[in-house]
Amino acid sequence: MKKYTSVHDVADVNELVKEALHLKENPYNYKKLGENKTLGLIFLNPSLRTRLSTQKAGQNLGMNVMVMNLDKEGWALETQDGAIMNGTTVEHIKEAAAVMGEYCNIIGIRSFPKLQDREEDYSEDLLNKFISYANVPVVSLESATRHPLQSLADLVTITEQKPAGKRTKVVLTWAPHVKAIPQCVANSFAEWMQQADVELVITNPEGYDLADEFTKGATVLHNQDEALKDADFVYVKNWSSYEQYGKVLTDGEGWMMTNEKLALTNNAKVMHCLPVRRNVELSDEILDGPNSLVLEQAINRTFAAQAVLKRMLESLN
Ligand code: SN0
Repeated sequence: MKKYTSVHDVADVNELVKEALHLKENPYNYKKLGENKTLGLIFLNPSLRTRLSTQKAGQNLGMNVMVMNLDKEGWALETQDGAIMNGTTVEHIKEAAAVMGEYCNIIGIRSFPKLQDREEDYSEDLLNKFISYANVPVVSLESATRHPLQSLADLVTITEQKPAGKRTKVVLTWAPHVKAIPQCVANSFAEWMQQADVELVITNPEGYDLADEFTKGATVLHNQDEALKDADFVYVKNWSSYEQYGKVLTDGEGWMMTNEKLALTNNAKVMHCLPVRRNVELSDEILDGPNSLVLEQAINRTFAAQAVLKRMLESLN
């Protein structure tokens, strides 16, 4: 595997899920694979789970891991071709990515959308430039439009937990938030669920429909109660508007997931990628109750990352 930026970089999604589950049982079986290989993890935005789970995944495979918070510890990065760099940016992505590619055998990079210009964010300019200049396999640690390591961990979690002998219904529901949040996690989850053997229903207020490229094939409902009916899994997530790009259109009163709403489902398991705003997106009673899978998802982040890194290491050797 030469890059991991979306589900489209995965030849066989089921095989990758199986690989992650195999690694969960046998985390240290491939220590030799990463011997004398370096993983560089570059962050332009905050991270807890992605940073620690991917670091752990690399170490489980015997890799040396370097982490850099480039936004705080690096030079201000220029991405525009032909820029006259007489302003605040100090180093061009051409040199920065090429240098990091010399130091590392595999690089992970996190770069959130700016939520100002839809076309710019959805062109994935920074990630694509990074891939073309780094000259080594690159794994997205969340980019402007997707969070594929999270989605793989989510699919692993659903695979482990899904009820036998019935069609699994998965509902992705929008939830309230206090600020404008990327569409990445929701886009990516929708895209991955389309590749899985589940029925996907997405529910959000008017004005919050995600881009068609991620949701086509799924049912989109603006009535949350109707969507939640008989759900086996409810994935809770806020996102800002795609249509009125980056805007918060409503305070979302009545959209927070509570036990009362859970009663509409088939005793659904409740998922969230974290970090979660308690009692805004999801109530304490759910997060502290028996239906929450948030910890299981976080645990599976390590093995999702490990499965991807293993594929990349195999393509190096
Ligand atoms: C990010 C997002 O894309 O939703 C990262 C999730 C893995 N989440 C946030 O930015 C939350 C920030 C907040 O203030 O709650």
